[in-house]
Amino acid sequence: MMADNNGVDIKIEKRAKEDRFQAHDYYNIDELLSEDHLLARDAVRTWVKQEVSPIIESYAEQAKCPMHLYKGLAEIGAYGPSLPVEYGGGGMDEMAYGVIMQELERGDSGIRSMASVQGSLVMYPIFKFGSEEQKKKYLPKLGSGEFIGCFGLTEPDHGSNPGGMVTNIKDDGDAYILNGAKMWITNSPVADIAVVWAKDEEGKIRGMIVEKDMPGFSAPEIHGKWSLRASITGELVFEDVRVPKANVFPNVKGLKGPLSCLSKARYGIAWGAIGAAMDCYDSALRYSLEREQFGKPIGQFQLTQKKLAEMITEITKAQLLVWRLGSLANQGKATPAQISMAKRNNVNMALEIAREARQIHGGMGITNEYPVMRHMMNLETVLTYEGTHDIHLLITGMDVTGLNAFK
Ligand code: TGC
Ligand code: FAD
Repeated sequence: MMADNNGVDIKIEKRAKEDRFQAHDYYNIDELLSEDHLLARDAVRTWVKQEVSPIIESYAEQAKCPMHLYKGLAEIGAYGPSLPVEYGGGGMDEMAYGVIMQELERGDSGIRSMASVQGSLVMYPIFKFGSEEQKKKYLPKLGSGEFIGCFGLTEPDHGSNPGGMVTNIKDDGDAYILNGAKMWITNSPVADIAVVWAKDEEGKIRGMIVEKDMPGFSAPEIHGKWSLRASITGELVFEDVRVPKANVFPNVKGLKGPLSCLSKARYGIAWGAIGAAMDCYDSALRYSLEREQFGKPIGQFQLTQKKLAEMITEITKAQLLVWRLGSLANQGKATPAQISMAKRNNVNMALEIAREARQIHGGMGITNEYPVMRHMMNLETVLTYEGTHDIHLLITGMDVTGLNAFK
């Protein structure tokens, strides 16, 4: 055992030996991907094996964020893969973005979160709604991992209903005075900048970039999470923070601003969840062939086969869902409701697979000898953030009936 720069004791040899992950592609979906997609996917797969798998159980166990990976994620192009290169992105398409998220979440949902927030919730709104000056000032530093960003929408009393937010700005000459608080913000305690959504004096939601050194701004860490333990989460507290008007997004007003960022991130999560599911399935399949009870491998029992057969069926259906969604996204035709369906289905699918995989591992399934319990605990958050399981159901319900359950 040794301690790394983040003060985390690492059981490197043990984990490195254990990452025997093999990808599963029951319907030859790789044939639907281009050479570029496969190259991007394989590069991230290798990086995860080398950089994430050896350390992730130790970081999760000790509830520490692997800070050094923020730079590594930039180096593999995980921040904004489908944003233009001149704005710090990867210049690839939506399918490439998807496969990269899948591989990251195969490692850990918290590592995928680090990338999702930076790329889709911080760089994307600056790219989409920001002024040219804002883009030039922040995007290259975010794309290279020099700056870490976070996204503040959720408030202590307004989670599923962000439109009810009370965080507000008041005009004060060349600046706005920002007051309020945000809750459950990924990356916030270590972020250099926060993209914050607040109501102006007319009650319109505006987006702005708040820098960590602005007086009156603090970002205390939230402790005690049993989920996403390798990802750092905090609050954002604003007490008369003077935000220059130059930091406010000129090109968007209203809830559609933050919600369109969510569409981008939810799309990535729909892919990412497949990675977590594949890791659980892969581990369960191998365990079922190696573990013997009653004189034969447990994989020979019909009940184990039922679990494994259903897992690979659900993974395959989820892969086809996101492949089609990726095609639509590449044509600019993926609707928010289609993205909601994929996020909801795939995250729930991954969580159910994690639970079944845990059973196949028996008692060993609750330990950090295997990745399954960590994925399962992570997926409880993924089921809730970026819109809960039930909120996405209601979005689908509204889309098919034309009737709005939220109003
Ligand atoms: P509603 O009246 O329906 O919509 C307001 C305006 O927004 C438009 N819109 C969208 N635009 C783009 N993408 C979407 N997904 C959109 N959904 C709605 C809509 O067309 C309308 O536009 P306009 O022009 O008419 O003004 O709004 P509502 O207040 O009724 O709310 C609807 C609801 C409940 C679906 C929405 O508020 C919602 O999605 N709630 C869930 C909240 C949520 O997902 N929060 C996530 C916080 S961020 C996070 O969790 C990051 S975790 C990241 C990580 O660590 O990986
Ligand atoms: P609530 O909205 O209070 O929901 C509680 C329950 O009520 C849920 O089951 C919900 O489905 C149900 N419910 C609510 N409304 C309805 C309804 N109309 N009909 C039926 N059921 C309903 N937010 C950010 O802004 N930025 C981040 O970076 C971020 N990162 C996060 C990281 C973590 C680890 C976690 C746990 C959360 C994060 N979030 C972030 C917040 C996340 O998006 C919210 O937790 C989520 O949107 C749900 O809000 P809530 O927790 O307030 O639950």
